[in-house]
Amino acid sequence: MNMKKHVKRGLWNHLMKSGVEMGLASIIYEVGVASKYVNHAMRTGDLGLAGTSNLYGEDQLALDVVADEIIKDRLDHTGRVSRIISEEQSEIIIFERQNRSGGYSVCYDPLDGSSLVDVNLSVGTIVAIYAGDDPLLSGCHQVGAMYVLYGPRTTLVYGAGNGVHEFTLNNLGEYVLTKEFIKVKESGRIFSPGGIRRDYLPEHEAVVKKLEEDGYKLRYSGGFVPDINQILLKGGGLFMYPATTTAPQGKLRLPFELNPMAYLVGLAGGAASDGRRPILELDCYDLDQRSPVYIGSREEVEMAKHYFNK
Ligand code: P6P
Repeated sequence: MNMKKHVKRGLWNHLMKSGVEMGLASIIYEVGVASKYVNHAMRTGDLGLAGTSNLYGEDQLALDVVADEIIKDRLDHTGRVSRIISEEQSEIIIFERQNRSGGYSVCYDPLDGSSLVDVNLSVGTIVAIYAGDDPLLSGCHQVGAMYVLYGPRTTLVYGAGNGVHEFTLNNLGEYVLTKEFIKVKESGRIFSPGGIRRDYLPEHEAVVKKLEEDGYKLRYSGGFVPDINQILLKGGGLFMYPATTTAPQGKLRLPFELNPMAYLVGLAGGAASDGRRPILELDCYDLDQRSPVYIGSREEVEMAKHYFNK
């Protein structure tokens, strides 16, 4: 039996064979290592409150804090990260231990949607990676991005300029390649509306109405990572979180949620807009910056933009 074809490719092997620069590869790999500890903590640990709150005044779950610490430690361990910003921290963290200029800066949400863990729904880690010492840049400057989805299976999806690829955590604790060069179809059949209908602005109301009239199926879990993963892997559709009368900038954070997902969806052939401009071209000037988002298949994103540019 030809063992070669039965040996699934591991994450490090794939990063090296894809020609990913060693420092960038080690960041992606170490986030993978961190995710195994986060995965374990989530399925065995304390889900109580940490007694602290984040930048947004949201109570931090013990799991948020644990996940943040684990990822921060592994990024420091690479020796190639000079600055990080985390959705759980209120300011930029600088790693001074050794001169790391010329390295990388990383923006991450350690456990997006963490409150869903209490009701056993899927959550995720989202990471954006930039070359150099500034983590607050427009998303178009990313050199890589990834997410880990903690669901019935634990999967890791990364992109570093040469396609978007999925790895699945096996019983031996290895991430093995399960999908390579993932593609978002030009048009899909599912949509995620976001927000609360009574707060919709006329343009968003019109987009949702059009999708419903065209027979799209509503898919919305309350978790950005599983909802985007479904669009990436089920072949397309449109995820939205709009500007509303109560939240004119929408809800989702540009540095930690929108930029990395816009990078990955774009690399897979999809698109991401705030309704008027590409997400990746938005100036990123603040840790808690938010933006409305229409992300997924190109045709649906273009349809949504039409209602905002009438
Ligand atoms: P809502 C989770 O809190 C999150 O940031 C994203 O993961 C998710 O898509 C969105 O908020 C859900 O927001 O207002 O529907 O609960």
